[in-house]
Amino acid sequence: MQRVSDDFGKNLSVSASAAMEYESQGEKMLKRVNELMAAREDISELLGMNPLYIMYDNNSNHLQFISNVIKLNDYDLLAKSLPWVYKTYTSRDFSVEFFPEVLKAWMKAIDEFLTPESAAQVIEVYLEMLDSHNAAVEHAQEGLIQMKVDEDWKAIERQTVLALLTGDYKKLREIANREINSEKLLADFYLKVVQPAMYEIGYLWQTGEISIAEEHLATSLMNRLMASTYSMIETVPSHPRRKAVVLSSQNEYHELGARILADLLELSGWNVSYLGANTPVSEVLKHLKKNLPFLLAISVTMSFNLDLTKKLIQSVHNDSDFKRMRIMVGGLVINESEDLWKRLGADGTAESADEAIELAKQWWKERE
Ligand code: B12
Repeated sequence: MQRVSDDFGKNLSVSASAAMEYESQGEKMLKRVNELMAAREDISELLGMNPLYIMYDNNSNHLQFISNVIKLNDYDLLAKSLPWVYKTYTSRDFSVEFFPEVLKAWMKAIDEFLTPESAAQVIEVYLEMLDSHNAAVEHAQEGLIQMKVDEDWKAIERQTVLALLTGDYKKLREIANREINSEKLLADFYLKVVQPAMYEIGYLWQTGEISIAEEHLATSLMNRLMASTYSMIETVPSHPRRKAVVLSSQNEYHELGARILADLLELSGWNVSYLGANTPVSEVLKHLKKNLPFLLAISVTMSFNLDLTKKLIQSVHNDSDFKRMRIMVGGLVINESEDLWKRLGADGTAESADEAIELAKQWWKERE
């Protein structure tokens, strides 16, 4: 994703205590912003055809997102998100005028609920967002998230997207049965068909061309397909000590990336526990204590889940039982922001699941 402007956020910095206050007062501020916006006479013009609950959801995501941005002091993330926000919501009929108005409502709430010292710091962030309004309108198109498809796989990827959109599970099985006949081809199918097809589904959702229900249908079909494709390959014997735990972080519902990684690790001889989406930090720690894996792989897609991811990584690093464990993070948001993995305290990252397998192999070799 493109930044809203080159210099956005260069002079911004929020103290840890102000960021904590923003988080602790969050629910009260959210309620206030929702009230202020809902009471406006022009609210239906600002929201287009959308019901109020869409705005409430949007405001709730905004709160979690800004809380993460200011805790991590990562304004690159914010600079890249603004065009995305403008593109996504205006594609769904929100007026561009919604954004400055809701930002002003947040500033009012911040002023009311935060101490003056904290409010002053956080309001600087909001003023910079407000100042970037015209640039965000201008660059909205660059907020689209797309993935280049390998030429050799384009036709199959197209057929897959079509089958996902028409709810044609039989067709999906047919494509998979035709294309996968070895471990190598399963990896290709995952990375060159499944991943770009799902990015395409996201693109169509973002541009308002498909509904949330259609996006959900596509996801559940892909989940079903992946459950069946994996069983098409005979189980590879795993090395008993080469243990890996793979999961999506707490509050993270996106799980296909983690699942692809888990499947491909298993096919390369790793002994994998795949914990799935939205795994609470405390539960992960308990599981790690019991199983003591060598590799912990955490998938995170949404920027509003970064702080919980950092907490998990810190807890692992602070525990002497886990001294030899290596932590990898990856997923959409990690790929979007350079060095973010380092700032989260991880030992490494990889842009895609096949690169992650190589890194895991290398780590295991170094250990021997
Ligand atoms: C399916 C989907 C959903 C499903 C997820 C269900 C499920 N069971 O997974 C549902 C409907 C729940 C969902 C919800 C939301 N979604 Co959604 N979703 C998607 C979609 C269409 C596909 C995701 C996917 O499966 N991708 C395919 C996988 C294979 O790709 P991947 O995750 O990048 O994984 C690869 C690499 O990143 C890497 N990798 C992944 N994990 C790891 C881990 C490690 C350790 C390593 C090394 C590498 C690695 O390897 C993988 C294979 O190469 C994406 C579009 C997209 N571009 O991804 C939007 C998308 C991610 N969603 C988006 C949004 C906004 C949301 C919601 C906020 C929407 C809402 N208003 O409710 C919520 C947030 C929920 C939450 N709390 O997490 C946006 C995020 C934009 C952004 N930059 O923040 C996207 C990008 C859509 C878009 N184009 O705008 N979503």
